[in-house]
Amino acid sequence: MTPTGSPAERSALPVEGMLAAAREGDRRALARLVTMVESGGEGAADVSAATWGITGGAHLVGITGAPGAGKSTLTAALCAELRDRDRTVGVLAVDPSSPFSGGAILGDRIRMSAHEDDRGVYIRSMATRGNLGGLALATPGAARVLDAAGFDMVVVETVGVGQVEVDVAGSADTTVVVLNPGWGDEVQAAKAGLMEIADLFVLNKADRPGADQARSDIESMLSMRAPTGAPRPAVIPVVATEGSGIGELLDAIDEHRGWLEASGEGMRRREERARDELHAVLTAELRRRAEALVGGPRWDRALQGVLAGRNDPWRAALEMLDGD
Ligand SMILES: Nc1nc2c(ncn2[C@@H]2O[C@H](COP(=O)(O)OP(=O)(O)OP(=O)(O)O)[C@@H](O)[C@H]2O)c(=O)[nH]1
Ligand SMILES: [Mg+2]
Repeated sequence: MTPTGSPAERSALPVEGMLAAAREGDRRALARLVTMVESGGEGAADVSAATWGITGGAHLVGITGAPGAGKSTLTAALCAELRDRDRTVGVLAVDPSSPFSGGAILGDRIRMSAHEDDRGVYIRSMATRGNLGGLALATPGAARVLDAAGFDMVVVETVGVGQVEVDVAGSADTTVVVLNPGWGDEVQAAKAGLMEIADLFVLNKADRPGADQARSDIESMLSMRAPTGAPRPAVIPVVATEGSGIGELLDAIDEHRGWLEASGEGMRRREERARDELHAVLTAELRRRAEALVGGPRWDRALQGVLAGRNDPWRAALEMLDGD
């Protein structure tokens, strides 16, 4: 994935043209850029180079929660609310267990809500290509494409079940955790680490019995938390299927953004994301290069040495890495 050529040569790559087209509203160009990021390698590096530094305009919102909590319904309702306020939104639906279902359900909701032909909304499901590391690597790059394409808000919907998904969802400017009324919901959320990453809680399906109880359970759980310096997360009752509470949610997201900017926490989160991404790309690339050695001539020589007792696996591996 080593980028080649001078910066001037690289800026002549078709990626720049595609990005310009995407900014003009060309959906095919936008989709191709996201696919390049997903596919990794040199293409992803080119897209990264083209988008880094011209971004930062979009507010990045992570929406996570248990399977079936209503994340997609909520996201679709939030898109409608944003459009009512004349704001644009790009959505990445990330579902590691079933790469296409999240985006499909979300797509249906958007079609139902008449935003299908609306250029102010873009929905894209992220394929995992069978590898979670790839997903964690691709999501920030894809979010940056949508940011660079000019969307006011970028929403990443992730099912909050495993560490990788929680990490992906939690690396937003504002993280929204979706819970439902029902015994044990908060306990599950706590187990998955969702209580810690939440900037806001949505109590979705508030039309169901137990909503008031769930809300006070979440509030009391939050009151036991050690002070973090951040404002205490709001708990917002919502009925996503009816769109009720969505205006309050968007207001709370905007208010959180204001706090991020005023407190310097927004900048701190962006720096942490850059550091995490640098680390993730570095380790992924080192791993790829190491795997590429396996079976090659240098590997054969090292293995022969180990089998013949001239060397041991540890020393042989380190020598291979050192280019011996
Ligand atoms: N009663 C009620 N049902 C809701 C509400 N919001 C969503 N649902 C229903 O809950 C089910 C799951 O909704 P989704 O939006 O697909 O949930 P999700 O969290 O995106 O699901 P996954 O992506 O599969 O994890 C659907 O049948 C929705 O119609 C709500 O506010 N009230
Ligand atoms: Mg979904």
